[in-house]
Amino acid sequence: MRVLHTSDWHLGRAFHRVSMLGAQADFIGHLVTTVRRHAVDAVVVSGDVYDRAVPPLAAVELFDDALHRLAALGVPTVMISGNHDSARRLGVGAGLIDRAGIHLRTEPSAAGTPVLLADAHGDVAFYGLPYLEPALVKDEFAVDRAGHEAVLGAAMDRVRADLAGRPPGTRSVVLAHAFVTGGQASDSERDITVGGVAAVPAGVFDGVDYVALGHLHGCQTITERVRYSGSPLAYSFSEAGHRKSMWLVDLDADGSVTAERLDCPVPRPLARIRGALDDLLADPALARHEDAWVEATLTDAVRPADPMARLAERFPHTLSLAFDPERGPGDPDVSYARRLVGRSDRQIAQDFVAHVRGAGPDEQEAAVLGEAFDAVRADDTVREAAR
Ligand SMILES: [Mn+2]
Repeated sequence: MRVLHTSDWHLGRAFHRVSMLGAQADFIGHLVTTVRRHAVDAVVVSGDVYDRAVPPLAAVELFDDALHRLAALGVPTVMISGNHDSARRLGVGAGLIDRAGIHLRTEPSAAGTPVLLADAHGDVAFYGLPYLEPALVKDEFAVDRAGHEAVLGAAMDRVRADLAGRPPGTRSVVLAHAFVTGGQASDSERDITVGGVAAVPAGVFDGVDYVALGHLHGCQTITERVRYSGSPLAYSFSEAGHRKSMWLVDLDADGSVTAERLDCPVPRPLARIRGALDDLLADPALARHEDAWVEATLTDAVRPADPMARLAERFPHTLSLAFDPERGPGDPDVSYARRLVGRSDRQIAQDFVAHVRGAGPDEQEAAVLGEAFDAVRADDTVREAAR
């Protein structure tokens, strides 16, 4: 059986100020094309369909479109909810779309009830474990300590118990949304640590043929049988080095696994550049990033004027700007409280300007600051008088 594994669509998520809906719609189109081109037998989506519990209408419409297109393909799909989804909202209508061959699993109590799909070699049992928030599901799984390992372990015990009752040779796939030990995180997953260790050892999944993971946004292989597809699009600059992909998994008659990595379309590359503004604007080696979404870190000792506007002339898709001035060796690093001792409000404000920009206010700016302080004082006088 040939399975296409994807996750973490995060429909409705923006990348900095850029809407990703167009890129997400393109990905859905790519998914449908891939299913056809590679004669996929089943699609699995391992959580974080949406970016948030109450997604924007356009994201809900895109999901609806994806469901229609998947159903029209006639290729069964199994999906679970992730930590970004509202399991209950996402689960509305699940019984109905089940009839169209799209099996949405959002109920922890159904962990041990598989979706059964068959090929020429017999049944493959797909167990959809939605994201399990330990504090919320510890009663369901009757565990004392509400940790990720405990609840996932208990859910997997149900999977193994169900599988043991099926005909010998029944193959199995588990969908889960979790942080598995050894996985590499990025900046766009929401932390799932709640008062303890978030990561679970891959061993909790022992006994099944393939584990289709979601949560981490980088495509990665934990073991041959335990993989993350990662998100189809980059959602943070920390993913600038990622290749966004899906796994095409062939499950043979004996349950052995071969996986091929299929790359997703890239709407626009990401680039992280760093240096003094004038250097970034002049360096010929940066020409290849002129069309990229750019995160720039300026190292100028003195903060330049209009840095965003100047950067945008060369890098029109600059989305993020940070300052990390290179300090001279003589720069003092005394505590803030000590630096304030004996300074007037006006001097402190001038020091602040010098601190954030690297150079204090010029005459005109000092005059503006002075006017501001005068205005505040005048305001205070009015308030005093009104008492
Ligand atoms: Mn995610």
